[in-house]
Amino acid sequence: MGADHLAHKELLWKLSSTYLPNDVGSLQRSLVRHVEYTLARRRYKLDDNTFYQATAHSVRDRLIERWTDTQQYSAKVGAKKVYYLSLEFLIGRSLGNAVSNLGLRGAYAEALRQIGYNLEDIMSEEKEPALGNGGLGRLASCFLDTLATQNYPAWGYGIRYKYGMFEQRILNGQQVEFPDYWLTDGNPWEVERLDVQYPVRLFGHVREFKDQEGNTRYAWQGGEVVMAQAYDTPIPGYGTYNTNNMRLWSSKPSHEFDLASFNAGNYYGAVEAKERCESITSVLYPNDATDEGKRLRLKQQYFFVSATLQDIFRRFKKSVGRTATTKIQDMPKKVAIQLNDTHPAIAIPELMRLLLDVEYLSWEEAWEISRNVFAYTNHTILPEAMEKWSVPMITELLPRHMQIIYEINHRFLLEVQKLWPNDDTRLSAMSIIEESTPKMVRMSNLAVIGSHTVNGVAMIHTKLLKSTLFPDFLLMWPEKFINVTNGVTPRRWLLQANPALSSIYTGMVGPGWVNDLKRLEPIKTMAQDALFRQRWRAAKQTNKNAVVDWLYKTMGIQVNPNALFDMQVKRIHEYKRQLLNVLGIVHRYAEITQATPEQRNQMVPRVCIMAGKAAPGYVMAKNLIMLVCAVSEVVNADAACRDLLKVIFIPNFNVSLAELLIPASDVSQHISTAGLEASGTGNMKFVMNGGLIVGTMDGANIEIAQAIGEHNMFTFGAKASEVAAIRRTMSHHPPKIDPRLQRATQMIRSGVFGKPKDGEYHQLLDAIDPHKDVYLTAQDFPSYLRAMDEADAQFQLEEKWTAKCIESACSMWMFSSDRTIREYAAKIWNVEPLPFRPPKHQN
Ligand code: HBZ
Repeated sequence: MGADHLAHKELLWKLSSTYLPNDVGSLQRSLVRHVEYTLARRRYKLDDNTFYQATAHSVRDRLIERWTDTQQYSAKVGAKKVYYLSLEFLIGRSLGNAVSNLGLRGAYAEALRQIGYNLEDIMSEEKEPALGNGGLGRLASCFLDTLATQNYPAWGYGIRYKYGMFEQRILNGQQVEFPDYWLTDGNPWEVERLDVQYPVRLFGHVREFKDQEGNTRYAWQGGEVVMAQAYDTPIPGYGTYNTNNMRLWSSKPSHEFDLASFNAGNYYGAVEAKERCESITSVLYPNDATDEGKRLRLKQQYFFVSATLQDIFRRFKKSVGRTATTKIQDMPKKVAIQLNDTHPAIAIPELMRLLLDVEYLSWEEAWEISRNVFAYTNHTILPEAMEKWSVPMITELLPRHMQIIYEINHRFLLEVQKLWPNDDTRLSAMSIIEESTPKMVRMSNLAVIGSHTVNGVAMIHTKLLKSTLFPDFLLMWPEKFINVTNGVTPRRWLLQANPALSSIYTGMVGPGWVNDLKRLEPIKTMAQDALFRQRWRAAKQTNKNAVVDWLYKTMGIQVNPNALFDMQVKRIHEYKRQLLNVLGIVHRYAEITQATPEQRNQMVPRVCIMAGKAAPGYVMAKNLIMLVCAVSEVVNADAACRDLLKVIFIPNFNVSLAELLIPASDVSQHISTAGLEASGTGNMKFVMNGGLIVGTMDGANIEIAQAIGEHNMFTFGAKASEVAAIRRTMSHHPPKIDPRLQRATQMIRSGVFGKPKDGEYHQLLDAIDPHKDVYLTAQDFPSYLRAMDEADAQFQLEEKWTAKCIESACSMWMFSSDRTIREYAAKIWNVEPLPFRPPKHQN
């Protein structure tokens, strides 16, 4: 290296290596500079949105310096990295999260205040990226927050959908879907990496040939080539410099492709092809817990997996180049890939393809590497959610992968035959290929066979996974199956969503609880302290008042702030049993209308809030929304209910709305048919925020009950172990219908809430006929009402109620994603934290 070059490098380093100052004055200068130079605005249009953009850019500058340093550092050290592959990241808004993780919330609030802006208002200008459906996508985002906070070298990989989860509006009492074009104002949190693009092939054919050693080799050729363009978003940790990366891919046409068409004189054809390429990442499939098996969805999956693996591979090979001793066989020492459900499971044959066809490894070597790299998380045992792709479709779109899948299956079935000779039933149950017409590829079997570890997301779920979904695989590989119970990040779901409660916590135990939730445990004893209980209630009231104001402002609905706030907010699905909730509400309504004034005086006023989206093609779920809206209209207009009962369906439930609602709940409902909700994560958020649960013994409810004490939860309903037997007997011995249920269904059927022309309500109610009550809604109704009555009774004992809330909320450390991620790191990934500390003089 020449002297000049060194001098230039040193000068460059001097110019670039200082961290930006974070005092109020500097922040203000940075805000104004972004208004003037980034947004090119001066002295006019200085509205909240302009200042949101400027604030975001100013915060982004501060994220970027930590981000690039963290990435450089982990590359230098050559640390093992975790790659979390997910088709969904339900990120939510970033500004609030970023300023609080950077420890700059106060400084920005003050900087803005002095120039006439309010940070909260500025924050609400941000359009929320909703690149996920529900629990699975939100879990991925909670994990990214924790991975950064705990200094794990980790990247999230996903798709940058142009249209996220649809916007739900209620028109004439029904859900109507509107496109969610979230990028209208640009996205200040992402960096487009024009230097990071990969070609992704689709269709084409496989050529067989001999390599120099005479081995048979395969090359996938022809077809269409699409480009994957990287967009990076910094993921800041809380109270650490470590800032990880979320890399989302967007599809665009490849130049080769364009040229070919233009040369052929086919202008329109070229434009059409361009459109086709871009459509791959245009829209998120709005299904949750159902599999549609659509071709575009398989394209999305492969597109994102192919780009991701090329990227991971390139990074890994660069590190191989750096140290002479690392070989390609060492990939599992440097790379851990987590498959978020089966959606990215095509990564297994794709890595095999890279190792076999590009790296020329032997099958045995390639398989050894691949199996030690991948791990798979299952999020549901619902049969309708099990991904299957037809063999003809894969053969057409990904011909080489189909070959590899067959080869994986062939070798695997030989092993099965060795273990269980002549057991065809077992063979066909374990096969990756389902022998139907057409034949189908079972992605869950592929994921199990191709991973070193498979995990469920709550204890009961893992147990059912082993016993119902994968019993044969369990016999074969008992060690492969483990449980890692879900968790949620306390940064977003407490610190950011609930400042009132957070400041109580910080006042009691200092700020350390934010990344060590165990520190809240000692506060439990304060449940005995009357003054503390009063402060606690005041915080809850602040949060309830915020919801009261919001409801009035946005929906024009007035509610009693002292009522019991009861919430069920989650995706609408039959197994989640929103119908049980509505039937309970109708029952309550009947009770109120038939009560004497004295009896009414004894009743506990309730505000019933429901929210959630229905998949656009899910008729029962849409009917359910219709019914809730109709009940709400009648109940809220009935003078008899006044302060006693309000029913509200809040449209367009999303992360931001969850942050508003959850801190304000007294009771939340997690009432799935036992055995069907894998874990649930909303349940955790509600209890952390000082609410109590009405719930079934399902998913993580069971572990929450253990952690907080069963006396602090209103549990009801059939247990998972009883469900099968109940279903079996109901067809010939239907249970007697509870008269209260009879009355409620009668009210609905007779038209008290209107009579929609297609008999939608009948359809809903027919499904709970005691002969064929698949989700045990009628079956669990009496015990559900008992649990609700119990909640009412306890709510009236204000002091006791508050004590329950305190005890519960402060017993929730288990359900922090920090605990969850530590388990993944130790039991699955074998990775260590790698804290990055900037040189002292830069601070
Ligand atoms: O994953 C959910 C489970 O239902 C819930 O119990 C659990 O807490 C959560 C996190 O582990 N599953 C989903 O959210 N599933 C999906 O969103 C989904 C999305 C697309 C699909 C299938 C399922 O094609």
